[in-house]
Amino acid sequence: MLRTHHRLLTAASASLLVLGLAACGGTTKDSASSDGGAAAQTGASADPNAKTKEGLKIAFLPKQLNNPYSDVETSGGKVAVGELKGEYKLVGPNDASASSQVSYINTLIQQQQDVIVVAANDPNAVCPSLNQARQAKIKVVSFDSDASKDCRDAFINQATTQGIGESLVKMANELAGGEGEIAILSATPNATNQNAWIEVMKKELAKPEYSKLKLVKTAYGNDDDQKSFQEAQGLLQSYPKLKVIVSPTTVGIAAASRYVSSSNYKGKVAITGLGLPNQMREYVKDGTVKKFALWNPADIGYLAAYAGAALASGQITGKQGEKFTAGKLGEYTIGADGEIVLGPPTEFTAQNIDQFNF
Ligand code: RAM
Repeated sequence: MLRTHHRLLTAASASLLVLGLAACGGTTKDSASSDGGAAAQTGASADPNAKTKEGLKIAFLPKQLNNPYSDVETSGGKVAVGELKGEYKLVGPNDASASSQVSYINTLIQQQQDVIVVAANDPNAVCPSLNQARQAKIKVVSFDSDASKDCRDAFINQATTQGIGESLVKMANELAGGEGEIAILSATPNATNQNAWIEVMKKELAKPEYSKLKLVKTAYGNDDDQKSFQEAQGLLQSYPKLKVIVSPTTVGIAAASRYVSSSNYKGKVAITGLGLPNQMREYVKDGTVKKFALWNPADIGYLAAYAGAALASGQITGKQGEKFTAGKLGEYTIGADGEIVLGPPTEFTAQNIDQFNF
């Protein structure tokens, strides 16, 4: 595990599903950030004792603005930027399509932000503009959904990709009783995070212990509530023997649960995946959903802001092994490929859901 600090949620620690992986102020680009975005590649060295700069302009660009998940994520970022005495900004598109973020990045470059924190809707579409930002000495932190690793300085991953994929298959298997048809209801077809999780899921499903589970289809609801609702409906119509819909997106799992809870499929078809406890509570209480997982999205935004400030202050460059302190979350160590893992996800059930409010 890369994580060296203690996690929150102590009240609910029994329910934590550990997945077994396990310079000074100013907003201008001064000397401390003169190594630019390419520090990690050019061999520029970090100064862990450098003072955290005040007044940093830290801009958040989530996948899309009208997603409750992004709202929680960026709320944590805003708190962290406040603690860091920086300037917080939030911009973003209303849809999560591949190229929807490019114009926002270009504007953030013109505004001379110090840090851009981005959840990429497509790992490559954002790359040319992110690299322009880095040439302009803006530090780029991807969070939630990674950009290609050659166009960002660090990536805040919510949990390990392997652990999330394994957990999704494990929950689906339990809910299917070890055999039968399952389907995936994903976000957009280009989403880096969902695609990485689905790849792990497929590898898991190829293992002998899951030989009786059959993945019949991966559908895409594009992180749009209505489209996700319709796709859930379509899956159930097309696959009458479907036992479980696994939705690795908070938008998809909520829409699928809403559909199933008010249909004849309630109690017959299970829904699981990654959801926000506040959105899923009613479906857990009405019996539609037995279990699902997530992390606290606010912590991802919080950690991303601190990583961005550490980069912009010269404390880290994004190289493996560098350490920095992220406020209340404690110390983190950068892993391979500039990845910083928040921590293990939590599994939610009827027993523990009321302990969470996000
Ligand atoms: C949706 C988005 C986000 C993902 C969560 C789990 O809100 O796709 O990127 O991390 O679900």
